Order: sequence, then structure tokens, then C-alpha cells
Amino acid sequence: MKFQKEQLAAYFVAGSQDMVDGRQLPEVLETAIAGGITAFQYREKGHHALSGDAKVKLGSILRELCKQAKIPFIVDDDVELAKRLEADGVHVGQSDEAIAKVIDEVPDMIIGYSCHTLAQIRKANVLTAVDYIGSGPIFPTISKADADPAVGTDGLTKLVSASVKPIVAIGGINLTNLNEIKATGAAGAAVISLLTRATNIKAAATAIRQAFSSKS
Ligand code: TZP
Ligand code: MG
Repeated sequence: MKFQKEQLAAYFVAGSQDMVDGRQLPEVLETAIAGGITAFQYREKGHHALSGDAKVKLGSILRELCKQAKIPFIVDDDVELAKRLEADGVHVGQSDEAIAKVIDEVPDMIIGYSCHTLAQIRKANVLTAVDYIGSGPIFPTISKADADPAVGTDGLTKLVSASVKPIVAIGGINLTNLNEIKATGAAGAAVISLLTRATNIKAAATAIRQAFSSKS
């Protein structure tokens, strides 16, 4: 799938570890798709994350849902799984598998790279195979135990200005701060708990999509 920055508008990130109240990720993803999410990242990480066959099995179900919906299916920090599931893309952070190796292994996939400092943005600017940047946490987050300090919307504005690539913001984004994120020039919002813990998942997905639609 060809990367387009509009795919970053309403970017859902989740793994089995993010499920609450007995929810199941395939159903949550289906509902978020119905609400209009524009991309999905499969991120199995942390204490309760799946591995091995269980990760492949769940990943293949999610991959299929994204294929049917024609939205990019992006795998977090696992190039082998991305290849096996014929994912549309891979996302890696600064401490994950070296970005050079990812570019080398899957040059034709969508490649996302996490950057939260200006120095990291400047280095990413010259990596032509990198399609987009993920920056955050913007606000404090409950979904990542080892998250860096929050950069705030002022920090995000500086990162957006320095980047030649579109940036999707992540971390602590909720329905009340979506417009602040939009005002920084970010191409979209990446969220975990806003969707996984939403009372109305579909409505929350639609709200993110609307906040970043090009008309607004
Ligand atoms: N990277 C930076 S913050 C974060 C990740 C994966 C977690 C975002 O989760 P939430 O619930 O949307 O704050
Ligand atoms: Mg690429």
C-alpha cells in the first residue's frame, strides 16, 4: 500500500495488553474501523503482551480486518512478523531495532519512526525511506510504562516545524485536546486508550477523524 499522509489522521494503536472490561481486540478494531480510523498499528508490548504463535494468530486476524477496510496495517517493532503477515508497514522507536536495518529489510513497506527530540528529527529528515514520524508523549499517558517525559503542544509544534516528514502525535490524547494537537500542524493523532477505553468506540473514532479532516 502506498503511504499517504492522510492515513495518519486517526491512527489507532493497540495490542492485547490494552484490552479492558473483557473486550477483544478484533471487535474493538472492527468498531474503530466503522467509526473511521485511517490506520492501525499492532503493538504487542509490555508485561501482558502475547508472543510466538499467539501473537501471529491475533496479528493475522487484525491484518485481515485492515485489508478489508483498506487501511494500513502497521506492525510495531517486529520486522519478522510484518513480513510474515504481509503488513503494509513497520513502526520502530529509537530503542527498537535499528532504523537502518528496518530500511534495509523492508524498503518497500511504509516505515514509521518515533522521534521526540529535534536532534532525532534532523537525523530522520535525511532517511528517505522513512515515511512518517511518531512523536510523543505529548501529554502524560497511562498506556506506556517507560514513556519519555511529555513534550507538550509547544514541543510538538517545534518538532513539526523541524520535520520534512508528516508527524503523527501520540500520548495522552483525548477528545478535549484533539484540537490543540491539530493546531500544531501534526498530520494526525495516534491513540490507545481514547479508543480501547471509550464508552462509545465508534463515536470516539469519528471524532478523531473529523478533527483531522482536511476541511477543518
Ligand atoms: N508512545 C508514546 S506514548 C504511547 C506510546 C505507545 C502510549 C499512548 O497511549 P494513550 O493511551 O493514547 O496515551
Ligand atoms: Mg518507505
